Amino acid sequence: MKMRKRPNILLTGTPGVGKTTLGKELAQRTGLTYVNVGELAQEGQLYEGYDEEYQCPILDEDRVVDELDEKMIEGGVIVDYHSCDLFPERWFHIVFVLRTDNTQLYTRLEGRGYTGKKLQDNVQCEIFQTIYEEAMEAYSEEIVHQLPSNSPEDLESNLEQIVQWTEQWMKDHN
Ligand code: DAT
Repeated sequence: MKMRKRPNILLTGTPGVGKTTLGKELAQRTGLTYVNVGELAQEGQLYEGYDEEYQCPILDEDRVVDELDEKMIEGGVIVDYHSCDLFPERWFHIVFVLRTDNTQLYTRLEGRGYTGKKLQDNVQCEIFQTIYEEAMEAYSEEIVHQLPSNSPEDLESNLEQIVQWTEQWMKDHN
């Protein structure tokens, strides 16, 4: 029996924009598999050092890619990560960059316990649309979409749009 073809979706954006919230619910509604790259790296200790300035481990990108490649080739994976240029372009059928207004993002990240430089740099990352630009460079522009992620209404609307896109993709490819 041949498996139905299923798309791979990348959810990216500055920390705190709502990737995890969207990704988990999307997995529920589509049956696709949700993968949080931060957690995957943590579980497998896929690190290659420690960043003293940001006080966080440095991802071993090659090992992360190796770890995921087989699953990505199979298809049907939702990947959640706050950066996007480490992944092979061939992995993804569509890329969503979530965007949050900076005052709102500030409040969310403060709530997560971020302070000082880490808080400022992440809010600035969103203001400068760093991840959107990274995505536009790393992937074909036609597959990169920005999604507002400020409210529960935005979340629901994003979910509905992506569920619909996924269903259409599966019709077109099976
Ligand atoms: P990320 O995975 O991008 O770091 P998250 O999913 O953990 O972000 O969400 C960060 C916080 O923001 C969390 O408290 C849930 C909240 N949140 C997520 N999406 C939201 C939305 N569309 N509207 C309001 N709050 C949202």
